[in-house]
Amino acid sequence: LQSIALENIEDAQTLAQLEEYKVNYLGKKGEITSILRGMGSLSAEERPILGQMANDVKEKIQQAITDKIVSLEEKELLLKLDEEKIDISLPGTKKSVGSLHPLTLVRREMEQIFLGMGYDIVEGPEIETDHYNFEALNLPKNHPARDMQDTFYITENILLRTHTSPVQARTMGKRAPEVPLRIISPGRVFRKDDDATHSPMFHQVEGLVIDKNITLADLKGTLLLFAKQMFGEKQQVRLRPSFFPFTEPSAEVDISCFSCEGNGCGLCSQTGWIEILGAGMVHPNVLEMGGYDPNEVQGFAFGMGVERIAMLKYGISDIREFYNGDLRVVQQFARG
Ligand code: FA5
Repeated sequence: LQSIALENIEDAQTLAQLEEYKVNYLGKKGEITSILRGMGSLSAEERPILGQMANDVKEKIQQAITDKIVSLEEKELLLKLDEEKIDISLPGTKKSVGSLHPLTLVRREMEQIFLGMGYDIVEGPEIETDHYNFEALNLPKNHPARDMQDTFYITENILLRTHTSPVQARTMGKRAPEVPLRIISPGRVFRKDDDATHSPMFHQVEGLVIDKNITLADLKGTLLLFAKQMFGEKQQVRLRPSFFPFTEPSAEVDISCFSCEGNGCGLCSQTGWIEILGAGMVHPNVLEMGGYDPNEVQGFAFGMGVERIAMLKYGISDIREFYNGDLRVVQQFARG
């Protein structure tokens, strides 16, 4: 019995098989157990001898099972380690990382600059009423200046906003007579334009400041600080007289061209200046319609084209590059 049992145990391949042998030999109904149980029928002389033998066999089997368990467990562990081995010299699977669109990058940079100057960010609707897009900005119906912006109308009184300036009127309406008021409003705008530097959908960042004793010098200083942070310390700004119905005086603002020198942006004129935005002192009528007293407070406002700034910053000469979905354009801006 002992030799057969030990042989079986030695040949066992799995822990389950081993468990089966354990039950067969040592279990309640096992062979050894029944021998030990049957000892009652033996004579007094035979009993201790046979008892000793049976106990020896039991112990040997027990020991053999315990040893086998250890060696089987070791074997299974080695097998598992072997199966799960990782070959660290294999080439990895490359994860493709997306990138932010250059317009998003520039818009965020603009927001950071103005947040740093204490401005709040305010948003307004892209589908706008004639009232906010024009009338509240001193552009009554049939005003000739409405022709300056070719408008996509949805109904007679509802349109796609042609600029972010309606957010000026909306914010004044909500916050007047709060001063100082300092907001920027980034967003999409729409016009019937379409060429290398004009797109039917583009982005503007509107700015509005209202406080006591605000002058044109504050506007120029703010825009100069912005230009230096966006394009570099040597940057200059220049204000040219212009006209917007909602500002008086009004200006078109140029920055000096060296920022794109050498990278072929192709946007700069012979003069060495390029226009990036429209601006001016908020017209007293607009202040009044917004709930402010023009005798008490003044304001300046500006509206800059995000595409224009991104084109200058990255040397892109055709505005359509931003929207044609060519991944080669966007991937240049991937981080790492
Ligand atoms: C305006 O839209 C005024 N609302 C700006 C303003 C705000 C003036 C507050 C005074 C006070 P303008 O139409 O010039 O102005 O547009 C402003 C800027 O938007 C331009 O300088 C240009 O950078 C950009 N822009 C205008 N049209 C397009 C277009 N079709 N595609 C891309 N950028 C454009």
